[in-house]
Amino acid sequence: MKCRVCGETASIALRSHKTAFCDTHFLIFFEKRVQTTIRRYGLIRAGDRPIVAVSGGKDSLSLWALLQRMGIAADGIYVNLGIGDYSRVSLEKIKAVADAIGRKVHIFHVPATFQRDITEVAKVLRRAPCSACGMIKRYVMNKICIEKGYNLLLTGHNLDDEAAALFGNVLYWKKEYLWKKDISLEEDEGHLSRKAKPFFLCSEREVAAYAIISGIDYIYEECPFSKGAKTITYKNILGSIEESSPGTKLMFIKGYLKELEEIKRSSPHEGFRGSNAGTGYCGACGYPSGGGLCGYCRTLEKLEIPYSAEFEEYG
Ligand code: Q46
Ligand code: ZN
Ligand code: ZN
Repeated sequence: MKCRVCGETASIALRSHKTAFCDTHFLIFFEKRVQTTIRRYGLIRAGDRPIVAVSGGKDSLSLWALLQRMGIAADGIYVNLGIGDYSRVSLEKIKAVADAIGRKVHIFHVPATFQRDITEVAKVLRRAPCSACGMIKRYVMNKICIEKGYNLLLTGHNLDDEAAALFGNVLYWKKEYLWKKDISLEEDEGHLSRKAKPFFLCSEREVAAYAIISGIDYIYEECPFSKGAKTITYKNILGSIEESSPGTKLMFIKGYLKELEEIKRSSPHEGFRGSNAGTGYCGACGYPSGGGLCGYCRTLEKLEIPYSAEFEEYG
């Protein structure tokens, strides 16, 4: 197979786009597509001060490095869950990218604040690790945005992540989540900064190819708690549909975004975006909460640890 642009031997075939590229032209194609997505959906606006939620994986590190190449300066935020080698190696990779692009990363260490790792925190709360992790991440990401003046939180969610989540929501008709999976979320009381996902229309395979070709060193292992998650099953199902009908995932997600735009246009006050807003503020820290203490402060209280939310700054 030949590269569509230069005619040299192609290194990657993109069946969903009915095309193939050599390394150089794939990088150009990929960056252009992300740029078009950012523009088309107004993900990053003039005057924004973005921060990227980095995990050490291919998606977030590729996004971070790509933004830098596009001339968009963004710092990073990392939540160290204290999961042995997985967290240690993730942080090493993040610091290497921070050094390479000359940006700083704010690091929140779960073990330093909660005196135990995320597994132990979850046990105390009698919640699944992912539920405790999600609550802490939301809190500290909100906090860093407010304290350091970042108005936009960018995440590396890709097409496969979004298609799997949407598939699950449709399969079980989870109407309460169905229309909340937008490519961007305006700030509201629950989310103190805007949020956006520039890789929304890029497949996992494309992002991995981008990371490898551009020499981004990322952690291959997934978080140990992601194993067995339903989304992996959904990704496999969608993967086999994609195999026989290339482009289906992209059509699924683009159709969803179109539908969402329609809904927002016809009922702008329905609050599809703001439905995650809290109804009050935490009595201890003043952050939005559904009423009473927020989850973060409740956790500290349960563990009999005084309030703290310190970040290490690297770079
Ligand atoms: S939620 Fe769960 Fe992820 Fe947190 S505990 Fe790991 S798998 S990292 S996005
Ligand atoms: Zn080429
Ligand atoms: Zn609180």
